[in-house]
Amino acid sequence: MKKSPLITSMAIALLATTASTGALAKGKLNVLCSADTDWCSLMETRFEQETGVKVSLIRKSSGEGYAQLRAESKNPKIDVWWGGTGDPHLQAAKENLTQAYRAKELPNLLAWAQNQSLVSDNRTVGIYAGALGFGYNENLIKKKGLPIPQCWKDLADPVYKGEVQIANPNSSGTAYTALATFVQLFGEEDSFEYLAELHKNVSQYTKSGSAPIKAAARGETAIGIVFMHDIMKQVKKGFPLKIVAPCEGTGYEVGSMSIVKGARHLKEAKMWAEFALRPDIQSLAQSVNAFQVPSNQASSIPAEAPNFDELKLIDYDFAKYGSVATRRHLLQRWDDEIKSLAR
Ligand code: S7P
Repeated sequence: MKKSPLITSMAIALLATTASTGALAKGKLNVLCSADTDWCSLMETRFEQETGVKVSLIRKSSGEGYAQLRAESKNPKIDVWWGGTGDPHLQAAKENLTQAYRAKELPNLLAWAQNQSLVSDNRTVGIYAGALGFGYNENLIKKKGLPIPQCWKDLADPVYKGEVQIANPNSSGTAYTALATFVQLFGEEDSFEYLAELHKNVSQYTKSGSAPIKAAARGETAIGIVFMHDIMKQVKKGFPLKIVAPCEGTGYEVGSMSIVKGARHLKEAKMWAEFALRPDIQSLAQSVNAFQVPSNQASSIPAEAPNFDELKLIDYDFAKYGSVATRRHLLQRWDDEIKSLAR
């Protein structure tokens, strides 16, 4: 059959375009990013420059990212999930939504990052760590004559009514880390009593984990419960925020990365995994004010990162709090007993 001149010229044009963009030759990759948007963009650009692979990236909070993977499990659109707190990555691993991969850099990672791989049969791995805390707007606290909070329990004091923000633990990995931290510090029953008291002071449960400290930076709330590095990012921007390491002790996250089960661009997903664990790539994070502790021993640790040795950290049980049963149970209980409470 003879092809029409129009079809032939369209085919030539298509070939010319794909050759110039490299899309056909170098491949594609769909990334779900649950870290801060600046860092997501940096990773996207750098990976494209280095490999020629065309990246399509979307940013979602950790809990939402997990929900997307679950919803798309029969027809996965995402190839690699990079960033976000480790618990939902572990849940995804247990639910067979992600696949095993042992990157070359794995032996060079710090113990907490390798542990993430160990407890998930290599379906996820640690890329950074961050400690939970809260931040307050110094000017606002002074202006309102409020005491300076030092402990988690202080935040439930009625004096802070309407002055606290934290994210919703269903959408946000940060807020789930907080919920799991309280349970590990105070026990489940006492934690839910504490959360019910805290609820009276919470003006808003945000979708994203870092939103509360952005609101505090703008003076919309006095206190935000977030990761310490997310407070430091706003401090670097010049906002009058103070970081508190709560007196009772605190939990931490192992920010993680997972390759999706049934990834359509598996070769490129593995390339990304290798790239993301390299020390030179991890060391770039501080250039966009991402001050987590990187997982590769050879990466440079930002001076602004929290010093884990100086913090009163709990021995966070990632296997338990990333398990399907515990995560589901705590989130359901939070929905049933806290979210719906009157203020
Ligand atoms: O901003 C960086 C960071 O705190 O964001 C991640 C977080 O899970 C994303 O926000 P959500 O709480 O909304 O899920 C952390 O992993 C990371 O350190």
